[in-house]
Amino acid sequence: MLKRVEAIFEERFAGSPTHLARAPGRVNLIGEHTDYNDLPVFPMAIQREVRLAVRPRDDGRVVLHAADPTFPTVEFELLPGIPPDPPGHWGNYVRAPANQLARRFAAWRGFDGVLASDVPVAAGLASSSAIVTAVGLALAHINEVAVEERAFAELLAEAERYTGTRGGGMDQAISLAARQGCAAKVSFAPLRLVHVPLPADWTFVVADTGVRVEKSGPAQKAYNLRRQECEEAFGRVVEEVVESGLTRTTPSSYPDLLRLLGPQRTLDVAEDVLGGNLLRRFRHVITEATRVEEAVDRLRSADLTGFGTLMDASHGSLRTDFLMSSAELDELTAIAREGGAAGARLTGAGLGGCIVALADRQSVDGVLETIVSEYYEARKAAADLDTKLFVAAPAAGASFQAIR
Ligand code: NG1
Repeated sequence: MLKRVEAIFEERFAGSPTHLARAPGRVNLIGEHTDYNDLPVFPMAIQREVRLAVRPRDDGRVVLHAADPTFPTVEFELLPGIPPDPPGHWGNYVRAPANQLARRFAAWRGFDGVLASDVPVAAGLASSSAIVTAVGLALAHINEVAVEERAFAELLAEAERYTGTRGGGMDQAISLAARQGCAAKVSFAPLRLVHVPLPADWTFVVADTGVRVEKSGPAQKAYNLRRQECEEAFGRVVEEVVESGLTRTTPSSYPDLLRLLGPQRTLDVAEDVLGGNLLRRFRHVITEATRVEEAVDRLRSADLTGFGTLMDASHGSLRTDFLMSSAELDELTAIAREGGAAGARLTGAGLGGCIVALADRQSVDGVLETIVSEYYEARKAAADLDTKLFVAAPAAGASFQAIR
């Protein structure tokens, strides 16, 4: 991919790029829709990544070609308050970090660049955050903005909200700070990563339903609505906790509430004061946070069956309580389990995109074969299989380096 990016650069701009930024996509193993509630997640960075070859300019222009010609060239002036491209345009993921760095650090120096990515787009593998991270890293280096890694991950998460999705901070944190061979438990407010090596015998299979989840339009609306529902549910539960004198201090966040009451009492209060959708959303968030803690322990003790059971429970909760699954995600997870996976769940925001399934080395071929025959071949969608179905390799976080 690097050679291709360099060749395109030389064709488009006179001369060669000087630096390369790379930022990986990720697969979230467990902990969905918890990050924006400041509750932990457990993702790992994967071998699919964004590569961005750049050469700094002496002015404030950013000129970025995509290696994939279906994505139009992005061009703008690096100033605070960069006007957005139309909703859904990939250029917004380039403008997002640029806008943030211009506002916060008066970054003024742009670049000529070429970007290539093999992270499946709109598939729940954080392709957008990989772009935000690579561009943010390149601009920070070019403008000599030195920010500590965790603060920079938080800055990038804030930056991406420029696109209109009120996202959490999981994707930028793992893309920036992952360690090779490890998954990371990521906690928020303050951001913290605990790297946990993957047992040698474990494999995580990623399979794409083929249903795109464009984070503009309906998927963005559904996502932002979930976030709003979680905030509303939290507010009502806290009101009740305070009124009935259950705690001496007013819980200020989901983690605070869980610390003060514990999951069971928190759910008991919710059952009393919430109903319908708000109760379901709240129940998903609390039970998912508990599953993340348990999953980290299961991984540490190499308990594959236990981890798989938690993945299945996570999927069930996303389906029935959070209503973010889909017929294809349900079908594909069921096929993975039938093929011998210890557990399977949707990964990312849901409504389409990918599933992740856990298998040991002996069972993984069976899982892959069953998915190929029962999902892809059954749909006559078995072309380009390696872009849709792969074993995730736990990759290192983003980097920026001189090319020669
Ligand atoms: P995806 O759908 O993979 O982009 C989104 C959010 C995450 C997190 C998950 C759900 C962004 C950039 N990413 O991920 O922060 O909330 O959904 O767990 O908004």
